[in-house]
Amino acid sequence: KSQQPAVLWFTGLSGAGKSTIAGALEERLAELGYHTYLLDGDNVRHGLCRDLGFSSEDRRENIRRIGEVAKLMADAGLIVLTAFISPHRHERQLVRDMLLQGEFLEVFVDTPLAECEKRDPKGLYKKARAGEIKQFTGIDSEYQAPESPEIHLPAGDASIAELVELCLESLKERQII
Ligand code: GGZ
Repeated sequence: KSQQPAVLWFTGLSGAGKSTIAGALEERLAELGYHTYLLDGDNVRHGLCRDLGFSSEDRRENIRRIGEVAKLMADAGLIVLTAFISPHRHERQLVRDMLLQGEFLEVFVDTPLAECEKRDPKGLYKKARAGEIKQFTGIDSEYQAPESPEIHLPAGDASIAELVELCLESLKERQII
């Protein structure tokens, strides 16, 4: 099936749903016969970036490496999905600038902090509030929301299926699929 290379860069708070939505979208794209790859914490922070923590410098290097890998994969023709908090506008812009015009799609997984904290699937917010984890995004480390994302997902109150559909529509409109 013909496809245009692209990098769908999911950004949002911990617990916002980035990996879940990106994973569900990847599954749909694969079913439809497209070639994709999903980069997320599970396959990056345990390998390529295992030496990095959560200081501003380490997060910057994390995003830079992921950007470079995503670029290589886009060069190979894939639709790449990445799911990292990527809290800083400047670093997301650097990745955008690495890629060809129209290849980078910022996907804002817009789940309010209060909702993420309520979900708290790994108990990390609770630990951050108790001071057991420092520099936790949204608590004592800044998250800079995208100002004009290509795709804006109201992920606090929509189903995964609806959000996947929004992404697919946008990919069709942009003639990536
Ligand atoms: C934010 C942290 C932190 C701190 C550990 N701040 O919900 P999760 O668990 O599975 O996703 C979070 C993940 C964030 O890694 P990223 O590579 O996406 O971050 S960044 O883009 O900012 O480099 C969370 C866990 O790691 N985690 N400590 N202090 N999230």
